[in-house]
Amino acid sequence: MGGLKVSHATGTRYLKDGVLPHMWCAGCGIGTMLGAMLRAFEELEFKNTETVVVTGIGCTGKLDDYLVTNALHTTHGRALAYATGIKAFNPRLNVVVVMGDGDGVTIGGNHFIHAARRNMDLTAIVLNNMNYGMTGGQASATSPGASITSTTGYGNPERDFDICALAQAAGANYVARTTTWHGWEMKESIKEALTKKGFSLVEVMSPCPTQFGRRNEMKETTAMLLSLRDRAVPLDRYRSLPEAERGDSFSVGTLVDRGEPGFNERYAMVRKRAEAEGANQ
Ligand SMILES: Cc1ncc(C[n+]2csc(CCOP(=O)(O)OP(=O)(O)O)c2C)c(N)n1
Ligand code: SF4
Repeated sequence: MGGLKVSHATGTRYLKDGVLPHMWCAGCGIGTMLGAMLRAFEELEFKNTETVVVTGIGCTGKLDDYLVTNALHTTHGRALAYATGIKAFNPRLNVVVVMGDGDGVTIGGNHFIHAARRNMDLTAIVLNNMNYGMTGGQASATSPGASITSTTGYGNPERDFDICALAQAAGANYVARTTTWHGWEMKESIKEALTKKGFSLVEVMSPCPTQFGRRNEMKETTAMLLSLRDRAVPLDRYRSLPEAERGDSFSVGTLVDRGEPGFNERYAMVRKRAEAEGANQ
């Protein structure tokens, strides 16, 4: 394996007994992402009691049902607000927020922008399957223009968000993009994000064969996964491509790594100043 460090972490110690097989459709990427996240936890030796997984609502949001870490199933679009409160109250906890694209950047777009702007010490994993999977495949803010969804039967007239560019512009410390085809790289990106201070985002491009794939000429369960594989281009190569040749490809890998102080560090400094000034009055 040419110098590659092979890990045998399975992450099963974070899973409830007897919960498999899971509820997601055949070919869905959420289970793959869950596996990568739990392997990352194990390799970082996260303790169940010191780890909090916060989810919103949706197929992706169901993920906390499977866990024996601390887990909080919150309201649609608001998971980051709950997570912010948890991390501010107890900075020692590892707080991971798992959301779909509808949850994370459509209804939850405002929370997403401000969590990144604050540089909250959280890891957000946004599973982008380009639609609202759970409620019947409606268009979300990441449904590409012209895509067919249950609410855009003749093509989507809107433009879609680039979630990573949004996080970067809003101030996130760490941003990575991966796909559920790239299982090992996905685990590595999640692991790296979990070790960073400030707001870290991993966007996971994922198939939703049931709602999105079948409406967009990807009728086979595997077709959407293979399309994501073919469209994913490592950042260096992506940058060197002339814009006209990029087509519908997207960059993958670590896109941003700023290393600036996160919210908790800044807040501790402000508290110290306030206490010192208060004592002098
Ligand atoms: C405030 C509110 N609005 C709408 C809903 C209905 N709803 C539940 S899940 C969902 C979409 C989920 O889509 P996404 O976050 O992309 O996750 P996916 O199911 O694709 O994993 C919607 C609109 C809700 N539960 N609460
Ligand atoms: S509807 Fe889509 S997102 Fe939901 S479980 Fe099925 S394939 Fe996955």
